Amino acid sequence: MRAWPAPTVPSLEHLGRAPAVRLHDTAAREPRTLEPLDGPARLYVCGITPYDATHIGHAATYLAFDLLNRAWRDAGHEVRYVQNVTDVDDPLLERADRDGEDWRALADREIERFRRDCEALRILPPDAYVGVVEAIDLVVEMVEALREAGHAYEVDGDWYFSVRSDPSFGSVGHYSEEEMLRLAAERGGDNDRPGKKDPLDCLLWRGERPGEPSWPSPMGAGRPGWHVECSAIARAHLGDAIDVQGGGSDLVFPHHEMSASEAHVAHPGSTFAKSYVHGGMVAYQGAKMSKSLGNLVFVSRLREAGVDPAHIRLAIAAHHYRSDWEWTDDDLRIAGERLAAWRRALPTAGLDSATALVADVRAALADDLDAPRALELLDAWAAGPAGDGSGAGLVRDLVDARLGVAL
Ligand code: 5CA
Ligand code: ZN
Repeated sequence: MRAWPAPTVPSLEHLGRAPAVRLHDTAAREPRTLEPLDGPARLYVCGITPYDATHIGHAATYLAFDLLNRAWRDAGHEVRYVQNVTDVDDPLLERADRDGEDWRALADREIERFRRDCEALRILPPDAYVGVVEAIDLVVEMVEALREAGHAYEVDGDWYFSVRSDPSFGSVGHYSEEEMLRLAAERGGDNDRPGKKDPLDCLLWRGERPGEPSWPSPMGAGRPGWHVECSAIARAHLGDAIDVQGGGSDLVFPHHEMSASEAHVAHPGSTFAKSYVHGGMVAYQGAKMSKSLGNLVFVSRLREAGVDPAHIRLAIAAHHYRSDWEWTDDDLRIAGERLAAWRRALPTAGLDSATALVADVRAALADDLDAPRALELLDAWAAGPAGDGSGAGLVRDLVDARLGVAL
C-alpha cells in the first residue's frame, strides 16, 4: 500500500561519513555494529494495528527507527526499509464490531491518520509498506512450508506452529518458561486451548468464523495468525538474514520470538534477523500507554491543538529510545524552549564549532542512538559563544538530516 511522502534529507557527506552505528541487540544482549555490506542495510519494523490513532508510544518507536535509518544513511549505507500494517486481526475486528463499523473502513481511516502523523513528524517512509490483506498469499506460502516440514498441526480448523521445532526458540528474548507462559497469555496467546501440543504453540491460520473476513487457502478459508504475517512479509520483501527486526519491547515475546522461529523452520538453515532491536515503553498517568487501557496521548490530537510536530519529535528524542519513560506535558514545553534556543543561536554559528558539533552529534547517535546526548550537545553549542554565521548551514543540515527537525 501507499506509504507517505518522504521529507528531504540533507547530505553531510562533504564532511566525510558518520561512524558505524552500534546498536543494542536484544538477542545478543550486547551492542552490535552493522557489518560491512555489499547490498543495502535491511530494516523491518513492525507496523501498527490500525484500530485507533497513533499515540506517543507508537511515535516513539517509529522515531527510534527513523534515527537508525538516518544514522545508517549518514554512515554511507543504502537502506531498504519495510514496515507492515496489521490490517486484519482480532483487536481491529473487535473494535469495528463494537462501533458497528466496517473493519476495512476503520483500518483505512486509521492508516491514513498514521500516514499524516508520520509525515508531520518527518519520519522517513518505508520503501515497502505492506498490509496483511495484500500479503495473504505470502502468509499462506509460509504456512504451507511449515505444514510440509511437519511442524504445523490442526486444532478444530485452526492451524498452529510447533514452537519447539525450532532449536533456537527462546533465543530472541531469553525468557524463562514461566515468563514466556505469562507473556503469551497477556499478549494474545491461547495457552490453555485444548488440543494444543504445547501451551506456547501459536496460531498460524484461523479457520473462518461467521461474520469474520476470510480468504481461501489450502487449509480452508480463514485468516492469518499474527506472528506469521511479519515472518512472511519480512522474508518476501527483504530476504534472508535481515539486518534489524525492530519494534517496541512489548513485541520481544511472543511476537518477535515466534516470527523468527517460524521463518527458521519454514526455511531450514536460514537466519531471520541478524539483530533484534527494541524501544522502551512510553507510559502516561502511571501505566504503559496502550489502546486497550485507553490512557493515550494522540499525535493527531496534539497537532489539531496547534502543537508544532517538531516539538513532539524533540520531546520524544529527549528520552533514550531503550528507556521506559512517562510522558508529561512538561516534555513539550522543554522541547519548545530548546528548539527556540537553537533557532536563536543559528544565525551566529561559527564554522569551527559547527564542524565540531557535527562530529560530536554523529558520535552520540552512532552510540546506540543516544539522542538525549545529541540534544545536550546542541544545547551546549547554542549556549556557547557567537561566531560569524558561516556555520549556520551546517548546523541546520545536521539537525535536519540526523534529528528530522527543520531549524
Ligand atoms: N501490528 C503489531 C506489530 S506487527 C503491533 O504491535 N501494533 S501496535 O499498533 O500495537 O503497535 C505498533 C508499534 O508501537 C509496536 O512496535 C509497539 O511495540 C509500539 N508500541 C505500542 N505501544 C507502545 C508504547 N506505549 N510505548 C512505546 N511503543 C509502543
Ligand atoms: Zn510484527
